[in-house]
Amino acid sequence: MSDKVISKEDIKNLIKKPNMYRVILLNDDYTTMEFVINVLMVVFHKSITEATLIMLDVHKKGKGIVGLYTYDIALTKINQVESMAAESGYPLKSIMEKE
Ligand code: TYC
Repeated sequence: MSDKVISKEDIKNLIKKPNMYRVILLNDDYTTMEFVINVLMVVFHKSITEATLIMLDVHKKGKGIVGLYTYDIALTKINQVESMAAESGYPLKSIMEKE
């Protein structure tokens, strides 16, 4: 059995809330509105109504928050957006920023 000493730091890391990251969707002039709505439904589990409202908000304002996730989940979603977009030849992009 390992006899490694558990430090205060180890305990702090075990009980602290994870850092959270906003995933932000960026507007562009080429991706179709329909495609963006579909991405929001498939990757971010939004309803069609919610997805449409988010897409229109991003279209008007240039960017918009899609959700708040832990680092790994946010990164996975950003990669899913990028690969779905690349597959269809669209430049759609999302980014993350620390809460
Ligand atoms: N601006 C795009 C259009 O007019 C639609 C769009 C909305 C693209 C949101 C990206 O994140 C986006 N077809």
